[in-house]
Amino acid sequence: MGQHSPGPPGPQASRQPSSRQAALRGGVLGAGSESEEVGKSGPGSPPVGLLPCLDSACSCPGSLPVVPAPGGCKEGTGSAFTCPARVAQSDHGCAMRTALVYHEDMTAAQLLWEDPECEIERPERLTAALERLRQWGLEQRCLQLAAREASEAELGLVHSPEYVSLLRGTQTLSTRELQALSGQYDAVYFHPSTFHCARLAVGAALQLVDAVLTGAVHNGLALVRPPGHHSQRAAANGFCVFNNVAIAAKYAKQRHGLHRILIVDWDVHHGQGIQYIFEDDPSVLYFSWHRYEHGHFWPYLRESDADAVGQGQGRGFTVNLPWNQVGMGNADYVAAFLHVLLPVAFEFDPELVLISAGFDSAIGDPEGQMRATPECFSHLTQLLQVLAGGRVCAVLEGGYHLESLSQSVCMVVKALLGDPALPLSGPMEPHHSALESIQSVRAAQTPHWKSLRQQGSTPILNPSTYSLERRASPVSPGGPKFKAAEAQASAALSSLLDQLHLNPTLPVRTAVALTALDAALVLPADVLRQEGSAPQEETRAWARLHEALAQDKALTALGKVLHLLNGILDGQVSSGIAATPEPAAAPTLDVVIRRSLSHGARRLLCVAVGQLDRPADLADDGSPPPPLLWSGLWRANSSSPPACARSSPLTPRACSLFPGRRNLWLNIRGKEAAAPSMFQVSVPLPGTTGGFVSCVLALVLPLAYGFQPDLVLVALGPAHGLQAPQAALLASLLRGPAGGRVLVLLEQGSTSQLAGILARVLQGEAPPGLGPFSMASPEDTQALIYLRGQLEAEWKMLQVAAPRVPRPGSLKSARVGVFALQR
Ligand code: Q9C
Ligand code: ZN
Repeated sequence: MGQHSPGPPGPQASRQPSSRQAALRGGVLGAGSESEEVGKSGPGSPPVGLLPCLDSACSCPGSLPVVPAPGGCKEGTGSAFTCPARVAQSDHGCAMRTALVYHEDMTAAQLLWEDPECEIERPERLTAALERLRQWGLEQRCLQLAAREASEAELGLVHSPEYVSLLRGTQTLSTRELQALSGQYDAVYFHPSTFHCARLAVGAALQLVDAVLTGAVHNGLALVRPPGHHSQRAAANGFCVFNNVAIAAKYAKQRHGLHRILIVDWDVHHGQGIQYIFEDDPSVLYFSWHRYEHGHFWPYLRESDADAVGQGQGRGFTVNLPWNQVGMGNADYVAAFLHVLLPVAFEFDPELVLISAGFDSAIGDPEGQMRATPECFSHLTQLLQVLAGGRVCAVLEGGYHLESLSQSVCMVVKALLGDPALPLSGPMEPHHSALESIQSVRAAQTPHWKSLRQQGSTPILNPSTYSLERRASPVSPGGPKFKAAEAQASAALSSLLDQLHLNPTLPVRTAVALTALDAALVLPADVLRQEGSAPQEETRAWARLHEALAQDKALTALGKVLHLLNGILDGQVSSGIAATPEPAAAPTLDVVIRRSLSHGARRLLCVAVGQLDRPADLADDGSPPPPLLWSGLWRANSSSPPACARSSPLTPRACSLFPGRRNLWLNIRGKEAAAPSMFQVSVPLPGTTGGFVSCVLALVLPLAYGFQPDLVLVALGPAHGLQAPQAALLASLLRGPAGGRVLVLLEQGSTSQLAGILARVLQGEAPPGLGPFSMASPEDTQALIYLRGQLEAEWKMLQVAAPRVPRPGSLKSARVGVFALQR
């Protein structure tokens, strides 16, 4: 968020240029500053695992890890190697934004004896994921870095010297000795190569942090094993030896001078190791969701529940979201992000996001038994990319269903690369039990976070109430239910493969069709500057609907808008930006709505900001009027029908009714909150950063994800009042619900700066920061609470608490609150 935010005190890039600039100046990986002991193998020598820069065209000062530049980037060919620092600094448009850190040696460790609990943590986890990344052409699009081993000093950031020595000693143990030692820990196995692998796993995470914090790349993924998040200061646990992500967080603080780091642990197990390490540390916010089942799931810890919030100075900086049932899916995960993690994360304002990226929370995994499909992980990643200026480092943790794991890894990498996410599949309705969990954690965290208080008070709920919902019960391997779950998983996974086949990533993601702004506009090289217009007769036919569209300027703009819209609807372009002269804004929007609904969009979401009225003849249920009026128009006035009528796949009869076609109209304007129908919502533009974030997370995105639109229109109309960073955040987050199909309509009076920022976020770049968090006004909070009350019965993604259900017998309800929030 750094570069564009104004300069209040705080540690983002612009506010604290020192760490980042010093890093590049001194060669962050070479010359140390305050922390001589970390990252150095000895005085005067480069850090362990680093090579001198081999890029002959590069003037980088230090030794950066270098790799052959794979095909694609044809510039700077004087050397077979491209320094990541130079790749990032050059602006020839083929800089790689995403690092992939890996080392084949990490496949060496394996189980040498019988142990049903540990056998799932296998070398194939890495090879399968990598294979898929190659197959989908994703590995080639990343900056590939070979993992280095972490130094003992780096391991010492988290682990005791005795523990590190013990691990060093395992390299020469016999199988029997390894087995005996393994038995001293819970769910752990050692192999003679474990120490080497575990050091590479840590080193990979550190290299990724270096690559991101030096600006060599925007983000990245480290594919590692053994995983890390269960490991503790002096104990291996749950397949984990060294705590890769915890060490990376300490390293980012010490080596790069960061002050606020967010760790998002979406693995299905509780990363109790990370929790213990940062329990009392307010500089690291740890969020974890995990299968808990009221304490009946591994690792069976009381401190995994929602009421564990951290200790001392760190109170509120541990956020636990326990899942009390298996079967949680896409809606539950997205709801957890929108209603728990993201409000807190925006208030925390991290400088770096580390993901403990376990995929045992995905469909098909025998450990998690959850149902989130792989594309969900694209959405989760995208949602995190609006934080910390997009500086996101994902590090693999668990994930034991090889196909589910591999596809999910690909989805994360696609999101990191900026590709639009596939639309989420399945019903967008969180489970009752998930809502109970969300309610519990919000209740437990409300004392610590203004962002939760400003969304209305949440009644306190005993974390251990049992819902009456028909429970999805865990299944044991081999049984008939297990087979059914397997079948469901493989169906979901192969349907995703089909979708990817049908919707390959478009070569041109964003097109910009502007008129007045063109001259001053600087666009990223991969954004198409669209010159064309829709055929004149089509444009004229549509223009006849509104007097304001008759003028030349309006007509020209309409032609460009329609051309852009056609490109999006036909799937040639993913998203676009167009401008309209002021008096034509509302009429143009009206035409765009009709055109979209008559040309393939089944559900169209309009987010209209400012003085724009909803087309009067849309029905209350959002369905458009029959297109007879237009038919009459073009029949009467032009020699051939508009393209919409010619190319429409609909039969004439179906066309006259648009069955199932809907418009959800969300207007951000005025002073009143209102919802005359579930397809027509109006909310005032909040006056503070906190209020704006709440409006987007608690209202706009739940509606958008619940509606599952084919296309999102974002229209900035007269007196919209949005600041550029707000518009960018809105556009960026609205890419998610519609598979990246977003059309932004601007007024011609808008600045080219605004158009430029929007073009970049539609390409997948992080939006600029909003500036310091300021609490929502009471009026803005009231508006939100009112609308949630009006709409949550129909738009289930708005819910932040489980609806009350009548309880048979009073004993159960009498337990509510008895031991709430006691640790
Ligand atoms: N059936 C990671 O995912 N076994 N570790 C639990 C419950 C231990 C998981 C047994 C699972 C450890 C990184
Ligand atoms: Zn796990």
